[in-house]
Amino acid sequence: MKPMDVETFKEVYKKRFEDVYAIQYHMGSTLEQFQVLGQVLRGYYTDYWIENNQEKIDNQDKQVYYFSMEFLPGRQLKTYLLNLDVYDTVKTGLTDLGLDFDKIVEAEVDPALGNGGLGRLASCFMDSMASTHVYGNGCGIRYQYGLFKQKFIDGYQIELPENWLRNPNPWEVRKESKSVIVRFGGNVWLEEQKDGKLKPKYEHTFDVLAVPYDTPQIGYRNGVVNNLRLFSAEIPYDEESKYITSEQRQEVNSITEVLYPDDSNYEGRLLRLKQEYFLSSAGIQTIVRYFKNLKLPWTRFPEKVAIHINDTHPTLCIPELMRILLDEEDLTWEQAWNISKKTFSYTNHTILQEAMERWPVYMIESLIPRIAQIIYEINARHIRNKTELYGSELAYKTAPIQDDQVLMANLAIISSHSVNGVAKLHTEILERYTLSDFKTIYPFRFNNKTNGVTHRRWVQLANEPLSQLLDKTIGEEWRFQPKEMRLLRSYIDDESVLDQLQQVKLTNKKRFAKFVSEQMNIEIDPHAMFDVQIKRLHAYKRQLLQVMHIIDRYLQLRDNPEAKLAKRVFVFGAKAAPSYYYAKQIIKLINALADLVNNDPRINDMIKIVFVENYSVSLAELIIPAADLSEQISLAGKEASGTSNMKLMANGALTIATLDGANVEISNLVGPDDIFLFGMKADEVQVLRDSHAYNARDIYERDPQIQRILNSLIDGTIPGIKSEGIDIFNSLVTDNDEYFLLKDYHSFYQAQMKVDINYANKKSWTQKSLINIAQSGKFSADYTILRYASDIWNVAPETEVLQQ
Ligand code: 26W
Repeated sequence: MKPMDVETFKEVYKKRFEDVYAIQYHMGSTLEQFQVLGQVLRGYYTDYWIENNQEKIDNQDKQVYYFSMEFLPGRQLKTYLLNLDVYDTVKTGLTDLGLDFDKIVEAEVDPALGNGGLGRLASCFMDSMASTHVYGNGCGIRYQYGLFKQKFIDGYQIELPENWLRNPNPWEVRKESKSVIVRFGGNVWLEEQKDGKLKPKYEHTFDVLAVPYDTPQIGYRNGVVNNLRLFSAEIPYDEESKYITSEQRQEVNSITEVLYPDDSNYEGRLLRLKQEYFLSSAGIQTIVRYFKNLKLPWTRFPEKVAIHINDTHPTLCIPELMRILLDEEDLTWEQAWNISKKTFSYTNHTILQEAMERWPVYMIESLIPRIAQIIYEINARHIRNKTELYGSELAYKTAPIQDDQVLMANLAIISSHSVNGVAKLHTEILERYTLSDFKTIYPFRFNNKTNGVTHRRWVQLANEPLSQLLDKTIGEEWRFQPKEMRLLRSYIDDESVLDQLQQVKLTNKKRFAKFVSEQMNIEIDPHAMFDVQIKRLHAYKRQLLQVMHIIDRYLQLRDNPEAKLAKRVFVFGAKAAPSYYYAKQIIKLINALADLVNNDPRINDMIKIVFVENYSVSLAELIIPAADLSEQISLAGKEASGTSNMKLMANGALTIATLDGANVEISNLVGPDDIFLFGMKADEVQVLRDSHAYNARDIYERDPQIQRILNSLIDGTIPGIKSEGIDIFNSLVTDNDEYFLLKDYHSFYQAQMKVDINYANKKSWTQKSLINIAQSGKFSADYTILRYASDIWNVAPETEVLQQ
């Protein structure tokens, strides 16, 4: 990499600052100081970016395109500094100049262009692709407004718009010259050409310009720069005159105006379908243009291009590629279909029925009529073909069109060469139950790719004290080969390392406690256990189970302040979808409980509840290193994988978990002594549900412990809640407790008591924490990406950077 020394950096920085703002650098605001740093850095890395883009064209290496409606990159500055190997130089330089490095870092916005796990995974993958030499391109939408900003008013969630582009974004480059037109609506019919071929003709279409904005994705100290391309919808310049009414202009702008704030719940809104086609069409057109520049025959397309669709949201990529190959490139159906199938692969991220996208045929027909025709043809051919091979029942059950709806998962599966789940258990459930009919027809199409996280962001940057301890103890190679963190295991009896590990945790807890004191006005004891549940608010994730546990402890402590319970700080971070009424009631409940518990002198500060507002990537970076206990308590069989479980583990938190998603793999890695398991297993849940024998009211009536907890929801114990208490009570007792909280409660409670006992023994707790850190390297997204690269995308990274 190019050398950059501290003195040169300081000179360049000062000069640039004065050039841009016409004042001296120390007179600027931190935002201005950040902006200039962004510009300086951009000047430093663009050479690599240009070089990489040229190489891509010269070498004609196969390119991966990762399509996702969501990317949650977090702040970029520190990642760039780390990966460019100029972190210390820049930090020292700025400090020498009398500037506050941490404040400058915080001046960057955290782009919330995703809802949760799926979006964050996409960003971890972008980092890992660049760092493992996989030529990967992200394709997404440049939403003008990201996920809403969450505020609590009187304990209720209020949503405010998130205008993340208020200030210039120093990393993005507008590539107007690479814009493409995306066509909506109108009429389409097939017209016979002179050569007898049928070609579609269009009239009265509504054309939208897709303008790309590129952001570099810089690999870890390897000179690789990949690209994240986000498209923005604009009025086509040469057709300004056609878009004269404000409704028409608004219709164009609305396409990329705002991210849908739904997670695991699908709503069939027309605007969302527009967004999906907009991304799919813009991205595919860009890829086709790139490929045509290579001047190769179409049959070689899958040799040069792999297209991955992140959940079903970008599935329209498939008929869009078919459309271009058929209508614009004159391929036959068979040729186009073969190419498509070899090109596309699809990841499923959820088995919740309510999250499965299904679009009414009439909507697709009126919005994208030519695409509708292609989907009909895919459907007809599927039924014809599979009826012959497997009989009509299986053919119809797996068809993409059913009951006048297009089932996006079915379309994605039959049109791809690979379908993967995101954890072993999840893939097993897909194969055995949810997608078993497809498994019969395509036995070799399914595979598992357990999720991963990038240790660069989640350990190296978020937890510098731990990183330094690792360097000192096991050497620095873990930074390139996260699996080497395993070397830490041999220090399990090393008192000095254990001591230092405790110090690291305490430092991080103090940092979080300072934030909580300053921002929330709550004083928390850094020596208390920090018990963390951070994820979207959803009934299946069972934040309410943890609430039950907190109420239980609270009541016990109120009866007996001397009760033998560990002092705990319960940390929550969670946004609820704005239309998800029940989830919002749980938010109110947690806030009301916090008000009660945090201010009740009778319990001697033995419990504090900290519900951080507006949970985000940046807050996760602050909370995760400070966590002692990681709550992964979803109903078994519901959480596809989870990724906060991996981040918390890597930072030395112990996990309390059901055997769900990747918790199963965490458990296998650390062994039964170093995780707290509880609750029903996925197959037991299935049996119980199928038996229809579950009776939650019965449990409530017979079980005094549970009865006392639930009664506190309705008897005025928690003064802050109103109808929420009754509704939540009813969801459990009257509506028979869909997620089996009451069934799992005792097992959960016992596991929590075991946690308390274990926490009392500092040494053995720290040993368990050490094992968790040591084993976490396996969950590096670098390995996950290398498995996608070899098994699915068929791209061999240029250098053998990592041993798998
Ligand atoms: C169309 C509405 C909608 C929006 C988002 C449906 C579904 C989603 C996502 C699939 C929800 C999501 O983020 N799923 C999470 O994906 C993570 C990454 O694989 C997993 O770790 C989580 O278990 C899964 O819930």
